[in-house]
Amino acid sequence: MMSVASDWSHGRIESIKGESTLAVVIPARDEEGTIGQVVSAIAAELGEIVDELVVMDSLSSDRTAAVASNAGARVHSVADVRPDLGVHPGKGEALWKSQFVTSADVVAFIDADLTEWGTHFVLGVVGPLLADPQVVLCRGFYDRVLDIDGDVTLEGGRVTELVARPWLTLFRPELGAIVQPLAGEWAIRRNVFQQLHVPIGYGVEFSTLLDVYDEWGIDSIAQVDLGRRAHRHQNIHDLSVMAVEILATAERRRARTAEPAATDSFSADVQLARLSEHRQWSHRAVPVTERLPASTLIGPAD
Ligand SMILES: Nc1nc2c(ncn2[C@@H]2O[C@H](COP(=O)(O)OP(=O)(O)O)[C@@H](O)[C@H]2O)c(=O)[nH]1
Ligand SMILES: [Mg+2]
Repeated sequence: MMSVASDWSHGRIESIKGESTLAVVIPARDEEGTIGQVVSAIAAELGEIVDELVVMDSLSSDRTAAVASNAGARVHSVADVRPDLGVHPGKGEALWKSQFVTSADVVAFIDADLTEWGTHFVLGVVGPLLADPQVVLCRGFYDRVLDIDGDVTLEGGRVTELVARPWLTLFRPELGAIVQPLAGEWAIRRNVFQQLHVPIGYGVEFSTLLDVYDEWGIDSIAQVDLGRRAHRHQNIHDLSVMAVEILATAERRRARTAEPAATDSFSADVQLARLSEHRQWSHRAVPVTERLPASTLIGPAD
C-alpha cells in the first residue's frame, strides 16, 4: 500500500485514531543542535494525537537530554531502562529499550537529526496503521537531500542505494519496491515489534523490514511518501561501518535456516580495518549484537 503524506491530515488522523494510542520515540545521541525543534514541533502541532513523546538518549556528551526535556519530551537514558538487561551503544538498542518505557499500541520512530522535515512525517507513517488493521509496518520514503559544502543533490542514502536495495533485489526481490529500506521514519504495531529480534546498531530498520515481510507478508507493509528529507551526513568511513552492520543483519536472515538470533549472544564485535593516508592500519569495532524479542523479557526485574 502506497500513500502520500497529504492523505493523512491532522483531522483525518484524529478521526480514525479511535481507541488506539500512539507513541513517538526519538533516539538521540549528541543531537542538541536539532532535537529541540523536532520535539517542540511534534509537541506543539500533534499534542492531541501523540499520547507519549519519548526521547531515548544514550552516550550524549552534550545537552541533548536537557534540550529535549525543555522542548516537551519525556527523556530516558537508555542505560537506566531495565538495567538488569545490560546496555549497549547504538540506535537499535535505544529503540529496543523504548519498548519498556512506552505502552502505546502504535509506535512511530523519528530521527533526531532532521533538518528538512515536518510533523507530516509522524502523521504519514502512522496513518496506514490506523486506517488498515492488516498493515503492521509503515515505512516513510522521500527524496534524500545530500548537501556537501553547499553542493546540494538528491543523491543521499548511499548505504541504501549501494548495500540495502541491491541486497533486497537479490534475496527478497519483492522488497525491491521499498524505496527507503533504511529510513529512520517508520511506524509499527507494538505487539509486532515486541516479537522481533533487534540489532543494537543501524541494522534495526533492515531487520524489522525483513522479519515483518517473512512473517506477515508483503501486504502487511505500507509505504508513505513524505516529500523531502535532510539530515546530518556521516562520512564515508562511518557509512562503511553501517554497511557492515546492515550486511550482518541481512546475512542472519538470508536463508532463514535458523532464528536470526536465538540468544543475545551475537556479541562479538567485528573489526573493520582501514588503511590511513599515512599507511597505518586502524580498526573500528562494528557492533553486531542482536537483542531478544522484548516479549520474552516483559515484566520489570528491577
Ligand atoms: N540513543 C542513541 N541514539 C543513537 C545512537 N546512534 C545514533 N542514534 C540516533 O539515531 C538516529 C539516526 O542516526 P544517524 O547517525 O543520523 O544515522 P543515519 O541517519 O542513518 O546516518 C539519530 O537520531 C541519532 O542521534 C546511539 O548510540 N544511541
Ligand atoms: Mg541521520
